[in-house]
Amino acid sequence: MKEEEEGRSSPPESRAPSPGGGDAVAAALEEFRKASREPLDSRSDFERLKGRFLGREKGLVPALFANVKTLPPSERAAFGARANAAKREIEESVARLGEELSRREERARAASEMVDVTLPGRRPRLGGLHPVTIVRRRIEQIFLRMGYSIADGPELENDQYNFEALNFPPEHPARDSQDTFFVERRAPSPLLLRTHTSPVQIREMKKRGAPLKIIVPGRVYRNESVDATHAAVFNQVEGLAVDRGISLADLKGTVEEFFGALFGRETRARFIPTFFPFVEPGVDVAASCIFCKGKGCGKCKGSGWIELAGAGLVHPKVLAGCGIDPEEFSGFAFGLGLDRVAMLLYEFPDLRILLDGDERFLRQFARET
Ligand code: FA5
Repeated sequence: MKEEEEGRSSPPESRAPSPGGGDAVAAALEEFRKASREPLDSRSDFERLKGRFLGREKGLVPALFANVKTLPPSERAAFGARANAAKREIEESVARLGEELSRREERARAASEMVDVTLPGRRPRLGGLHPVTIVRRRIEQIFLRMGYSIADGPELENDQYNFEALNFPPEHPARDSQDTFFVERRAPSPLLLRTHTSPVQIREMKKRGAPLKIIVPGRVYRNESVDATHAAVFNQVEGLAVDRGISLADLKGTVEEFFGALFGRETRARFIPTFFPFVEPGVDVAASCIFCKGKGCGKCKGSGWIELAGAGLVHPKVLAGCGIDPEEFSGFAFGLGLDRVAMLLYEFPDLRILLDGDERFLRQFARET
């Protein structure tokens, strides 16, 4: 209505009437219709169109009303009416185009945010078992089938169980092979992180007596200079069988059965005499190389054998110390390095990777159970 008022209140015309007064409305309308048929691809296209026709400063429609002043007073009312009608048409049309654009924008947003509930979805990646756990479980299964039970003992041990009851006298040089992390030296029996799983032999023999068949998987600690085959924190599986008439032949048969089940039936066991104070005789146990079948290769350093365990017949003094009569009972024991078995089975060259937590390595075992 403002424009109509403007039209009516225009000063008396001094200049010649614009011959195109009416045509200017028709031309503006025509121009708008043409422009509004062009596709509006974006909100900025729309704003440009709106500004071009309705913009206060430079819009064509406001310019029409400015034109009124140039018309003879007699034409102004008719012109004003036509200009107002054109303005209404353009405003309504612009409003409609704006709504259409909003609807299109809304549809595009909904499509981009749409969730297809029929898709199977992405499952979160589940963690898997650590290779040492996988190997430990396999070993446990093999020994459970052979009638062994699984025992456990503390990682924080005392000197009595870790050394003395195993026939390592104080200051004995055999202790040097297991450099120890002491936790409390002033305790009546100094506290330490166990250097092997053998102290559980003592605990179980004292608790359960004979006969006895156990394996003891567990973590052990040594103040080692760490390298590809030596860690300061590693895992062992202790084995202990005490009964009447147990001999070294039982140990050999058991180890061969175990190697066969774990590495393949063609695998053989080799015993080489060695010294551990808690066994007599003591042996180092090697498996025939699973890569070259004993011929000699890089993995076994040409020897055809891979050392995996210490073993022997339980020393009579150890049996007696646990209240088992060595005249009636005998036993064998072994201590196997679990991390080295994992290295062999999964063919990785450095056991330090077992403690690195590197996902690229661990991911490869995720599906094994
Ligand atoms: C012992 O620990 C004895 N307790 C084993 C034993 C048990 C002998 C029962 C007799 C009777 P040894 O220190 O050799 O022995 O260790 C046994 C096995 O643990 C080794 O053969 C090796 O496979 C593994 N091992 C030893 N030190 C390390 C280490 N630093 N890192 C990884 N594995 C190791």
